Amino acid sequence: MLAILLLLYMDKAVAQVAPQADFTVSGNYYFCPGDTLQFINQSVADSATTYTWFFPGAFPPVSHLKNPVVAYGSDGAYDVTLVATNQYGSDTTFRPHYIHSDPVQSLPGLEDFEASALSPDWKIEDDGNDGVVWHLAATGSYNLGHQSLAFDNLNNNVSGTRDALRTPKFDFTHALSARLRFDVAYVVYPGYSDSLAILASVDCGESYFSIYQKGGEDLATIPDNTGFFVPDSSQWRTETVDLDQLYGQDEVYFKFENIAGYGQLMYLDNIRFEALVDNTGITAQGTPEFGVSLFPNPAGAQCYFTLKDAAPGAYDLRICNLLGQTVYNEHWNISQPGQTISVQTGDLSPGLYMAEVSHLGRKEQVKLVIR
Ligand SMILES: [Ca+2]
Ligand SMILES: [Ca+2]
Repeated sequence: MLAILLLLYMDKAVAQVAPQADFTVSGNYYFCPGDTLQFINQSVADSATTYTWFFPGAFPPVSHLKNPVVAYGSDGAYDVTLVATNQYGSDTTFRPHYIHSDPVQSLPGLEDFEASALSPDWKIEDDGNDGVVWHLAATGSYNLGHQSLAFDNLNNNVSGTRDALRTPKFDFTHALSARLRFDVAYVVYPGYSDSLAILASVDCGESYFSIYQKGGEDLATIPDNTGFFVPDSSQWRTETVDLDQLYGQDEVYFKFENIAGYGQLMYLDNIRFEALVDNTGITAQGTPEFGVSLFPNPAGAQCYFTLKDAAPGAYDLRICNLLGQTVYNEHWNISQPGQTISVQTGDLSPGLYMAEVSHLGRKEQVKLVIR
């Protein structure tokens, strides 16, 4: 009897207090504008409690549902407020910048896996939900660093799974030329081999398409071996993947997938997205400012710049490599349109460069290839 009275008393006590507003969300970031998020009400409250949510910057901006679904229309960081009210009072929980978009990274980009933990913008996805995933390893490619990323197919039979490393979102809108380069080390266990696939998505991760796949002996960097593979500095190879097909895409994700076959350890390091980016805002197809042309192109020790439409005055030439670093610059005094200037390019290593001509804040960029 005493127990029943106590229960009745406790039930009454709970019912006679103001609610405590609390909530969580299905994920506190979203991939791209237009994505929706499911909010989950975790308030301590009686069934008569009503709710008002405030989602500034989202649709809907206000909701009275218990567990609303909300869409965010543009990149940014957003506050969320929940007010829970019943006849005994009301409680407000405010979380500043609680929701944010997955930030877009500008090109070029580099991940060398040298930090103590993987950058939060790079995500590990556990296919098979088996706890076997890409992880940091204590060996760096070519002895350039001390860490890389590894997948252990030797000690884990997770055949058929495709565990992924997902990159941040990259913007190729103003890319004039782009390629992906990375270092890989792998060995085949006799009779068992694994593969590496690289995929890209231009629809915020809804779908991915393959841009690279190699496995077995094609991927291997040393002859078959049954021991626990830890590459030394000579057992790496650098791979290059052309990214021309992504020019103009503003939100591109990539995945590096280990396709497991119970084979051997696979290592990745120094993943770099190299690009020539048109920072003038004028694409290569846009209006040339000064009518710059150059020949020969590809060039050797010397090349000639002609400025067909340049007004007389002071001009600057800057030549950048694929990492955006200035490798050459020169000052010109142009006396007449159509003037040709010779530039000594013999000190530049073979490869692709961006030559930028500027004058009074206006710029024109052209691609230059050194052979
Ligand atoms: Ca490294
Ligand atoms: Ca897994």
